[in-house]
Parts: sequence; C-alpha cells; structure tokens
Amino acid sequence: MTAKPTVERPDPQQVYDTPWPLDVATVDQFGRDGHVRVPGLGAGLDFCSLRNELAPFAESANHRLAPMPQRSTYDRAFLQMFNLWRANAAFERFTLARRFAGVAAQLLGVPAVRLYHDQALVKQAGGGHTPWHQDQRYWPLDGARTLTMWMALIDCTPEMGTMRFATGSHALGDIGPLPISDESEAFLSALIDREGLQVCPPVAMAAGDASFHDGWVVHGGGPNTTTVAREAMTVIYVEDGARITEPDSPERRLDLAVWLPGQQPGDPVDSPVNPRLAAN
Ligand SMILES: O=C(O)CCC(=O)C(=O)O
Repeated sequence: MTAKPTVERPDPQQVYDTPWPLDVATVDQFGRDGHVRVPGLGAGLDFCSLRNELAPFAESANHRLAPMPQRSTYDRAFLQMFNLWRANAAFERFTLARRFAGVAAQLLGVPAVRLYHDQALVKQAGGGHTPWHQDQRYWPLDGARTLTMWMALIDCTPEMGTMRFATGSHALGDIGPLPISDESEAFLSALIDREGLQVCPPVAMAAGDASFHDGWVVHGGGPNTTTVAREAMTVIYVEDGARITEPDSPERRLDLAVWLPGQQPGDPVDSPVNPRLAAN
C-alpha cells in the first residue's frame, strides 16, 4: 500500500514574512501608470481557509442589505467588511504581512508605510459594476502618498468583475468630490474619453495575484455576471510620516473619526489602528 500524498503548504507566516523584491520595471510602471499587477504575491497561502474565515463576516454584511435588485449602485457593487485584522487572527496576519507592506513601500519609494485600513470586498454573483472613482477623495490625507493592494482570494475570471483602471489618471491629482455612484461613473467616463486615457479592463486574476493602485488613480470594477462570488481582500497603506489634512467633505470627516481615531489635522498618521509596517 502506498501512502496518500500530502500537499505541502508553507506556514502562512513564512509567506507573510518573506520579502518580495520588485524589479525596476515594475516600480517604474507603477509610477507611470498608477497601477501595477504583482502576480503570485500570495502564492502558497491557504485561500480556502481565508475564504472560510471571511464567510461569517460576508454573511452578516449581506443580511444588513436589501435584496440585490433593491440595492443602490454602491451596494450592488460589493459587500464591504472593514478592518478584519482587528476581528480575526488569520486576517491580522494577512493585513500586517511584511511582504505586502514591503511591496507597498517599494512602489512608493519610501522606507516604511502605515496601515490606513483593510477591507474585504465581495462582489456577489450577479453583483453590479464598481463605478469609476478616486480613493484618496475619501481620505483626509490630501498631500500624502497612498496606495491599495487588492488581492484575489479566489480564481477570478474578468466576468467576475475584477478591477479596471484609467492608466495614468493619477497624474491628474484630485478631480473633485465624487463619491462612488452613477454620477462618478458618468463624470469620470466622460473625463477618460476627453483626456484620451487608456482603460486597462478587468483581467483574470488567480487567487494570490495582487494589483496595487495609487490613491489618485481613477479605477472601478466590472459587474459579476457569473454565479460565483468574487472574493478579494484589500489593504490600504499610507507613507510613514504622512500628515492628516483638514477634512473638507462629509466622507473625509467620517474617515478621520473612524480610521484615525483621536487624531487631528496636522498630526502624523500614527493612531493605534495605523501601525507602522516596515519591510525589514
Ligand atoms: O473591488 C472592487 O470592485 C473595487 C475595489 C476598489 O475600488 C478599491 O479597492 O479601491
């Protein structure tokens, strides 16, 4: 009798702790385009187990919303679960991973980053598109360098609604207060046409493939026209030393209170929920 072969999987902490040096072309591409893909960044992690950890959070987020046809465009786009690192040990290891923070720091060209917050984004089967928007418009971090890592937790086809980007749009900076909505989709679609920006459409992403996007890049996601949920985990980073700016919109006022608790405009980002994440 032969022994049943076992699938060797590395200890997730080993994956999280092992640096991922980027080549110059990848860093240059991020600077030029405002987004870049890093395939296989999470390879070796147990995505089935991460999805099981996520399931109860997604289930309760789903129950808080109306049935899909009655939802707003925003709520049809995804179930949103924030700061899982504070609620779940598996996601604490994921979000605080030195490997991911190290890639973020290399792309920004800084020695260290701070966590702004994490969020899981589940685009349910039949879920709608994610309208075009700029993330940094939500954050009281006007002059800071910021970026988001988006990692697929399941093999995704483009039809499941992976990310789309307006390449180079980060160079336009702050386009204005346009919360994610039908209005932001229409306004930014017209802007993309007017400026002749190239759109990088949704692409297939295997579980563990990641993309990183600049806080000012115009981006969104396709609809999920399949019967499988598109499960993704995101981590938002800000350069270490960045200072908080005066919030000038309801979204930024809310973000200051929630993601930078106890902090004031002018302070460096360093509340207890914004740990410094250094690559080394
Ligand atoms: O997952 C999506 O559909 C959109 C994600 C997004 O906009 C972001 O992570 O900034």
